[in-house]
Amino acid sequence: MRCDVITIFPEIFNAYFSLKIFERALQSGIVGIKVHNLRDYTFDRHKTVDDYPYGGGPGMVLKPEPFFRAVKAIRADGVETCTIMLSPQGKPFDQETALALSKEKRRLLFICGRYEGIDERVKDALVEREVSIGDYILTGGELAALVIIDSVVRLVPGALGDEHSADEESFSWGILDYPHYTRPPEYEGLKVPETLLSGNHGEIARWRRKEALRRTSSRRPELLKRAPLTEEDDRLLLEIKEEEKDEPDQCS
Ligand code: JFB
Repeated sequence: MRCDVITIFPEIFNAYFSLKIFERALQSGIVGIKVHNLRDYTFDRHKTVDDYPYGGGPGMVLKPEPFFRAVKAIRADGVETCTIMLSPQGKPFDQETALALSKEKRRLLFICGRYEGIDERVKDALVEREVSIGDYILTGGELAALVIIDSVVRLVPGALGDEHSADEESFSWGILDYPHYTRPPEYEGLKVPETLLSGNHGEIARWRRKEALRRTSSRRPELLKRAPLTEEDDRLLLEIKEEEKDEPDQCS
């Protein structure tokens, strides 16, 4: 998996990718990440990247020329490239998109803006996909690019070392995770659920699935419509409904 980034804040990426888990992924060669400073592609001695918006209005807009020069310089090595721009107007990013990108043979090039955004001609001429990480406003594309790279890299086989089970991940696909516990069995009067200490693997699996369904049903009911559910899941959901009659949900 090869990822390149164009940004005016390369330090943000270097800080995150120098974490131990990413250092290993980078050293192994399974992942390659290169961060390019947009200012290195400016012409003038002030290294100007922004300018006033045509038509007026508040804030500044990132100029097109440095992006055109940066993208051309990066693509000059002939490596097939999928160019992705982060923006609030983009297609919502989800796990399906993460999986598709993790299987992408081409280099991924992330274009990060700041201020009011980037001159539209950059998108028109250079960008294949415009992506948003969600309906809230960030101050720039950098955190969105990090979110996407993080979620994509962990799906690349062997990249982060810990081989999270593909079986487990496809089983739990589309619903929320079950609650996790570790030692001690009791802390400040708070007990670990008895079932998890029982050593009965069948009963533990059933308990976890039921708790995952309980959380999904109470917090994200819309997910249950899309998730692949078994007949056993339907039985567990009925049990949960019955329990709710006795003890209504306390959590909002
Ligand atoms: C991405 C960005 C800005 C215009 C510009 C560049 N989910 C998301 N929220 N915000 C962004 C995003 C994604 N992906 C995002 C790139 C830029 C925000 N800004 C700031 C905020 C509002 N309107 C500039």
